[in-house]
Amino acid sequence: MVGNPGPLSPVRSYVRIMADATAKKKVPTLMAATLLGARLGGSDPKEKVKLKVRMEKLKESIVREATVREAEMRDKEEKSAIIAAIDCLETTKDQEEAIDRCCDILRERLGHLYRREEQFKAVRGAYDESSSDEEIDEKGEGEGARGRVPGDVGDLGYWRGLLEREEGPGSDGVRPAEEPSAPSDPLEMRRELRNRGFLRVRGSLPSEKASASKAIVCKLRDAGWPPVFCFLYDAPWDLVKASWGQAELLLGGPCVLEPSLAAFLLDHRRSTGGERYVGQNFALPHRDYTYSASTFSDGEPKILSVWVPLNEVTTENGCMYVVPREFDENFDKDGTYEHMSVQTTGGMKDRRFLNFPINGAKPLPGQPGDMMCWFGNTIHWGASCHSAGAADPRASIALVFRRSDAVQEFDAKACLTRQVERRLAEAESAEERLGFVKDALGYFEHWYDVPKGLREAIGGAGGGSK
Ligand SMILES: O=C(O)CCC(=O)C(=O)O
Repeated sequence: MVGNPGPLSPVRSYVRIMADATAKKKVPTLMAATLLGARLGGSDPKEKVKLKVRMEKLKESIVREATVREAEMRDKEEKSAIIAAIDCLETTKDQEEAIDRCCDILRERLGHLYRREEQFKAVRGAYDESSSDEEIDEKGEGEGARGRVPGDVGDLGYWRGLLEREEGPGSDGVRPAEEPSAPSDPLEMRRELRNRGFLRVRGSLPSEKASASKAIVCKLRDAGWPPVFCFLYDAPWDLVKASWGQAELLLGGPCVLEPSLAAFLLDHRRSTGGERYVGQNFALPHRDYTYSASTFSDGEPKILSVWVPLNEVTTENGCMYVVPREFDENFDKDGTYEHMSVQTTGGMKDRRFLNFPINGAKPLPGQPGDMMCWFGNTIHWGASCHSAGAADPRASIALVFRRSDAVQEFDAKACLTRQVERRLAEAESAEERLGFVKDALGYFEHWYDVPKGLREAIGGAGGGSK
């Protein structure tokens, strides 16, 4: 006989409740499926029972998947903090320094756990209050839903008066053509980055180096090499160096560079042909990291994703899109399934469901010399090149900087320091740079297929610099 599994541990029950909450949020989709099915099935009671069973099954599968994903994410974060703490105790020579640093790591982690505990209480409250998963919002159209209208819709005088009312400048709805650029004062820039989750800093990098890098990726393409090989040359490293300074300003301290260097040169013909080529855009909305992995427990960013256009990038040739923090209700809710699963393939055939409001998405066009950056947990994606932009498709490089004093992830030892960057900049031979290029190719293999010939030519992606 199978025994009673007994009460769940606090962590497991937490995960289960969050998973149930996830399923509950997905109920509108399930309801739609049910209503559609009910319409197709007419009033046949047997069909109705079948649909109910199907809906229950769907819900169960959502709960199961959410439970596993959330538990996985939690384990990964715990493992990372524990390894960093042990590593610090084992490798720091001075005992007092080791204890201090270790306490910092644990305090940092605890800060995030306390924050999540608060969020969890709110979710549980909302979950307990609702009586049924299948409940539909009873407030339909009408005054309850729309609120009170500010005037009498049938009164022409009201509408005339509306136009005659004196308004301030700009009330004609015409917007300035150019968006205001980011503030140039570093403190203001940091404030804007923190408030919006992203920042575009115009003209902060040497534009001639960006244009030279564009010429390099095009020459590489003509010779059959993917754009990431541009890191064998000087101009992209000059951009790395200049971005490094900006990142340190924005993150407020010395930084290291993650080894996941990326370079892009889109190709409209290849992508419309369904090819997955090295250097293509990363088109699916994603966060690179969770909120806890991206920020200190006071909310300041410890990771900065940096994206550098090498030519003019537009909404036609494949610019980046971000979801500003103000639109992203899960920005800091890294205890929820939707946090990392920003888009999911649902139970209804191959339909994709977005777990963020697409209406808030913001394109980031720009010029060579600009720098775009965002939090590690800001939702973003690279648009595809449209036919209208095919003659000059987007070229770019992408980098991830991390504050040196941030809790390290497993592969942090592979991060580049300023000393390594200087050594690379002065390197006489291509060998060491080639190591980084090979590693970089390996980091993104899930986005594209590394052709066999290329893999053989460089002796295997991912076996580079270490
Ligand atoms: O450039 C792109 O298409 C995607 C870039 C990206 O996702 C990243 O830098 O994290």
